Amino acid sequence: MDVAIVGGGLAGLYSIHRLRGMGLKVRAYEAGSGVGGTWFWNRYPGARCDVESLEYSYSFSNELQQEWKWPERYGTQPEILKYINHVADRFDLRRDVQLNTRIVSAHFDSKAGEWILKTDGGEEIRARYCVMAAGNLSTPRVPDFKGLQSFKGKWYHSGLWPHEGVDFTGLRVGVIGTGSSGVQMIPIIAQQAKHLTVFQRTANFSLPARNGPMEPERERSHKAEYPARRAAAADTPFAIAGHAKPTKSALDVSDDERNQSYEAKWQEGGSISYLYAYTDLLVNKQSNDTASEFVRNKIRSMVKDKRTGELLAPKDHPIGTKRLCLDTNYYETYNRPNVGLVDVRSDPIAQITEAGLRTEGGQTFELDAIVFATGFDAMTGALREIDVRTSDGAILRDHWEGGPLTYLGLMMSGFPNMFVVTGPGSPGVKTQMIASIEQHVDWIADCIGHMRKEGFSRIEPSPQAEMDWVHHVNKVADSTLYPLANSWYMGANIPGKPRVFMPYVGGFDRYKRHCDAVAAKGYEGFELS
Ligand code: N01
Repeated sequence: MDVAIVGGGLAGLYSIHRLRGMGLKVRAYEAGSGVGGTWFWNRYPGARCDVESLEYSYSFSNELQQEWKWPERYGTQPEILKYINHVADRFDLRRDVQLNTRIVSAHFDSKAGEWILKTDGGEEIRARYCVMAAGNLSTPRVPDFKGLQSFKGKWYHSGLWPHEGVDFTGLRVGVIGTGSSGVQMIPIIAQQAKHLTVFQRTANFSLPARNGPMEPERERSHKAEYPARRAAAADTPFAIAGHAKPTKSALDVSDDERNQSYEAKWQEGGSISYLYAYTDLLVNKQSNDTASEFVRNKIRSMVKDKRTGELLAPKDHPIGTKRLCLDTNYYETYNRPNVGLVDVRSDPIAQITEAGLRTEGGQTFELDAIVFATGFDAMTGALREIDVRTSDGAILRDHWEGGPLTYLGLMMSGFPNMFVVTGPGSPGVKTQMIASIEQHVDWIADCIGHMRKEGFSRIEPSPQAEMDWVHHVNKVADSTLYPLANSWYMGANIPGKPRVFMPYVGGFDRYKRHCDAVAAKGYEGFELS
């Protein structure tokens, strides 16, 4: 076949559509029993996208974006999965997806000029090109707590949620982790459980989502301008349209004006508009302090118990440098009599016991169920789990030992004809993900089209181009406040993982222009033969 695609989520499905449309023979391999990727696996209570549904959708077909009706401002997991399944049917993508198939290795045979992929079922697949569409947050991680096997109750991870759902009614539940997943599930589990204990290591900033039914007028006007809105989105750093470009520093206005502006954004809901209030919230610590303190004060005012409110108010990182959460009643949930917050920063979890959990300081908690909202081996986990190597001796795990090296987040030097969709070094995770997916896949498709037209059969970045890009990604990150946070962007949530800032934070607009220029200059930085 021409192209083997690893993953049947949003990126894998669009890759099938786009590459098949060029007359290529393609097939995607998906570990799950259904398509959808992230939205197939993350079925925890309250799972919902934090980008508005009219934006968080494919743009490649105007008919599709016109006909699909999103019921709410932000899509729920079941709704988004329904949409992805609709796309798979509408564009007849399923015939090129092989489900229940995990790719365990990918070896490049240099002589034959082919990638040979092996599945967990022992099948062998040969393809000229390989597209890694395996996701950035697709390798769930349960911390290595002592004693988990002895726990008599049931335990779950947010990213591997049982399809039949979980009923927590009448149970004593512990949730470990307060990232986006924890913040979304905690208010819902609190309504069901007899008692909920939240184990927090790091307080996270969260803004109100202000979710609600889709307003018909909003939907009508958005759809009337869809192509123009998509084009406008491509010209922004986050690939999301509709937010006025800031023109002033947060330090250029009076305290009153600034607080009024933050209040308006707080009432409006959503994270982009808040972080986009001023030009310098993500680059100037003093400016950021004003935005961080505004939210800390909101938290303090929402939570009745002073000590709990103070624990929930983040002080170890500037707002926006970790993924900013969106919630519905997160902080208010701590006012419920059946909810408690435990600070496992000052007193870490020592071990899981038969009956629950014990901290290093000797506190014990009896639990019937434990939920790990403890995140993922982000950005590199999925590719590092696959044994990727070439007959010339390159091994991806070695190549990335000190942190991921890519050119444009799209390819690795020494690994010919292997493309990555929204890989490390790309802006993907810092943008409206589907826009980045479409941009990456379109670029890859154009690149393969160029090679076929010009009679090339092999492409890879030069080591120098890769090194220059990695330096550029680091330089851009270092000019912002992002590296101040211990985030999954830095690999900080996985013990032993190299601390390297992985996403490109120069903005989608800048990145897209750069990728287009590279292609226009005959794929500058790439070696073609
Ligand atoms: O994972 P996380 P997530 N002991 O890594 C804690 C996207 N997403 O699944 O910060 C105690 O953010 C850890 O603590 P700390 C989104 O991009 C989007 O929530 O490392 N605690 C942290 O609190 C998001 O950023 C949506 O100190 C431990 C938590 O577990 C990304 O996915 C919804 C621990 C992990 O938070 C990941 O989010 C959900 C330990 N040993 C996810 N180990 C939406 O679109 C870890 N923790 C809304």
